Amino acid sequence: MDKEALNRSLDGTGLATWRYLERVDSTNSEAARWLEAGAPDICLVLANHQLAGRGRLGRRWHTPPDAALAMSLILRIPGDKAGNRFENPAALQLLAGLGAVALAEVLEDLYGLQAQIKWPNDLLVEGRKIAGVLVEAHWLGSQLDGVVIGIGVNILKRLVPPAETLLFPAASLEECLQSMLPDRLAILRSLVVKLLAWLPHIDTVEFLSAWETRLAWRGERVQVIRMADDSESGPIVQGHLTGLDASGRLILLSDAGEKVLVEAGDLRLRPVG
Ligand code: BT5
Repeated sequence: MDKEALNRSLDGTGLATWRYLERVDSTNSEAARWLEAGAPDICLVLANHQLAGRGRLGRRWHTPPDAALAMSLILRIPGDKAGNRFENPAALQLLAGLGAVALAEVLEDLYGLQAQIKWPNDLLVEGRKIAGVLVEAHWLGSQLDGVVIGIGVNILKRLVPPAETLLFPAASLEECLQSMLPDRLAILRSLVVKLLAWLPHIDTVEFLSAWETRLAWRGERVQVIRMADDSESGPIVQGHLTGLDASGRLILLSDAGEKVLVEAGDLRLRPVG
């Protein structure tokens, strides 16, 4: 990535500072190290190539050189918890939604793409995963020290991993856009601006509604499956996906007619039928 072009893209976005690495194990890991070493609030780690990009539950996230956007936004939590934006315990769950909502809006603004959010953290275009979000909290003893929002976006077609290695079909923006090439720096800039614009509002009705309206399979019958490592251990609940509650939990109307709230965790969401 051209460093000057990168600096131009990120100037004036509201970031305190940023770090670009040609190659790193994982931008989330680099962000954790930076937090420990005193990173300021609202800074960014970006890499061209991740050697050990991570998904949830220690899964791998594929990020070969020059073909993806891999970034981690660091939010430092003030020591005196009172009055900070993470007083609400649901905030961490809402941040996974923040990454997904912000990216979906950027793809619509820049390219007119209609992306859907496979709750809690995947972004789909035409039913294929083009991006994932990994939120990690960092604690100092019992005190929350910082939060890292990692976002990986598949830009070029050649990065899409072979189907047999995937839990869910994947695609790249290049494939979705067909006649034009996605602009990695333009997406990056708009994404940072959008993330920072939504951040103070993640516990508002407006934010929840922006998230809810983009939920994949809304109104349809789905099942939620608990995962142990990468193997499924059976459905927990089946029912109609109706929306989100104020904490970002998924609301299902079970087949027995009961309202069931699902917390993000080691879960897999799938359509039924
Ligand atoms: C995610 O996990 O979707 C979260 C991915 C977050 C990646 C970003 S990149 C920047 C930052 N630094 C990191 O180290 N991570 C974050 P999950 O829902 O657990 O999905 C992981 C699964 O997606 C894998 O087990 C594969 O099946 C599949 N997968 C791996 N690489 C993929 C890719 N590039 N595109 C689509 N699917 C992929």
